[in-house]
Amino acid sequence: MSTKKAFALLARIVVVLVVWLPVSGGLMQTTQAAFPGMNGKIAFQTFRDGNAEIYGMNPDGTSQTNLSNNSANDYVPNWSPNGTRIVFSSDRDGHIQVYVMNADGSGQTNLSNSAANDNKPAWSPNGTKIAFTSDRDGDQEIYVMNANGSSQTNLTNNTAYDNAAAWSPDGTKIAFTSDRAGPSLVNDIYVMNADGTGVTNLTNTWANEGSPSWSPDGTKLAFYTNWDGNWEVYVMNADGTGQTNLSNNAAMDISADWSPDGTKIVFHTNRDGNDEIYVMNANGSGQTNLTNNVGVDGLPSWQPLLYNFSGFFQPVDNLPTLNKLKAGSAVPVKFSLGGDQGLNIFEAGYPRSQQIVCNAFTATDGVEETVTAGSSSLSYDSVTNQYTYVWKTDKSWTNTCRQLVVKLNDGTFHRANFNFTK
Ligand SMILES: [Ca+2]
Ligand SMILES: [Ca+2]
Ligand SMILES: [Ca+2]
Ligand SMILES: [Ca+2]
Repeated sequence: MSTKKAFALLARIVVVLVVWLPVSGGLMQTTQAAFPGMNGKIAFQTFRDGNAEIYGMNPDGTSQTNLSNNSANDYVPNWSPNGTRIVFSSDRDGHIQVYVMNADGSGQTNLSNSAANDNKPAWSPNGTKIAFTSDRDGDQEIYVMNANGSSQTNLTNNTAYDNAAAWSPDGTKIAFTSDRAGPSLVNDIYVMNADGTGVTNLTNTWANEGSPSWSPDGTKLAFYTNWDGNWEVYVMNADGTGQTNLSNNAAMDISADWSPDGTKIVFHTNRDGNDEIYVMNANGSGQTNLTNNVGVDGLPSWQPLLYNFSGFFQPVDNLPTLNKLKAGSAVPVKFSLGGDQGLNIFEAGYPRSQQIVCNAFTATDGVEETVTAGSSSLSYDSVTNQYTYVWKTDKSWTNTCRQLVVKLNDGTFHRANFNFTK
């Protein structure tokens, strides 16, 4: 027997022993997607009420609330990219189906509506699609469907066990796990294009890897592996390089999910003799118990929160209009975020502007109002509920066109185009 085969056989025995317990509770191989945003609530799966329920809690572990409230088992929550809905799976119909509900647990609806077992749903970053697993073709495959449940399509088409889909934040790729490299039950992390083409093995180890979760900037993947002899949360670059142990604890550490602001990772560990949701900084420091409950808690998914951006108000016209004004003047750039969100709303380094080609934009409109300003500044008016960013332009921009790029700290970009005259 070759060393690789022997190691794989050992890994398989370890997996059967170690995975069996969590699988019996439906806790293994979560699907995760970390989309950019502000950090909202953490949804998770718990058995504290005698059957599997989806709970929500604040990021500090307070206000743990039952969202699914159904006597059947409710599994593997995953937030929509705008944080308003949760996809999950439930066996309330006698077999496992993909369900959706609002963030408060209302409106629970069967989306997959099949005779097979459909599980581990993952919402695409633009909200239009949901990836999930299904055994309808005789073995586990990654499927994708529209967010309303229509057009269910097999993406993997492989006789191996394909599982745990996670969309990249730009929506072009899906990471997943598969034992197709063999032997059976030894999983690697793969990435494929969102249409199922271009499948690439990222981990290629003799150990078991699972539960890929993209960082919100798309550069890294968190995952778990038993490479070190016990389950650990690891991080690697999106091309599979730089694999690093983050959890470094002798207990089982699995099911990581990145926070929408990229600074933290939630995960599942049994280090306290009980399955709990922990949070740590993205470098592995500061590991803290959030759930503190005697029930089995796992499968965390972190809610992305987005500002309710209004578009720009006058005197600035929204795209595709080219706003015309005198170079060197100061422009009041007005917008609303649905209330007072404080003055710390911009991503570092923003707003900024970049030169664009003038004749690519035909519709022009004058900026009817300018102000006098020594430099750029941000203020909030509580009467109108409006923000005003005074943008000080430069005289040297005469006879050029520029795009103002406002990036908010929920990760969203907002743009307006300007043509500068003398
Ligand atoms: Ca339940
Ligand atoms: Ca398969
Ligand atoms: Ca560990
Ligand atoms: Ca617990």
